[in-house]
Amino acid sequence: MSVLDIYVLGAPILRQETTPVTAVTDELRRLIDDMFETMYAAKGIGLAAPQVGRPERLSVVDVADSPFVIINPEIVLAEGKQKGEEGCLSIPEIYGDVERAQRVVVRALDREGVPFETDATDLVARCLQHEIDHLHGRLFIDYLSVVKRRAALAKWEKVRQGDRSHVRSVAARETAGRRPHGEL
Ligand code: K1U
Ligand code: ZN
Repeated sequence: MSVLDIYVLGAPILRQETTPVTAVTDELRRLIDDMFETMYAAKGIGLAAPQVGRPERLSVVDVADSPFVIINPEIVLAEGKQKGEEGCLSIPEIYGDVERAQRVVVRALDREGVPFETDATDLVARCLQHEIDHLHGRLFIDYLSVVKRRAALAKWEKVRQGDRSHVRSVAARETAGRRPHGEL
């Protein structure tokens, strides 16, 4: 498995609509495994394909040692409201409060291409909404007020220190205990 580069704010792929997956192949499963590896190395709880430069409609999630992939996900129910802080592996060091649905039911395909539904609340629901947004070219900063978004973008420019590159490298780290499927 490999740790992939993560595309950062300014990379056009982060603003593009993804392409639905038509077949779950071994090549796609290798991408999924690499995405988990990358998410763990970056200490994230989710990661969407566009964040690693790929146009496929899929994301990986692992909020509390329950890893799963969502392929072609759709939110079929959203209810209630929660407000909480979000970050994004594509906009490191920038955080903001975002209002999201408190509960979502998401329908998707799993890594074998089998349809399933997941019913999530709290942080898992927040993460699912954040990851599904990525698949439609939306970022959490889009939900901030004009003033807060401006402040976030100013901080981002400071963090970047003039770096114009569209990717960042994440060092591989010891991921034992946080690998999907109990792999060594
Ligand atoms: O998609 C991403 O950029 C990953 C992102 C997902 C996310 C974080 C917080 C709220 C909703 C969705 C991250 O994992 S950023 C890392 C982070 O902020 C975090 C890590 C562990 C627990 C909580 C937040
Ligand atoms: Zn993100």
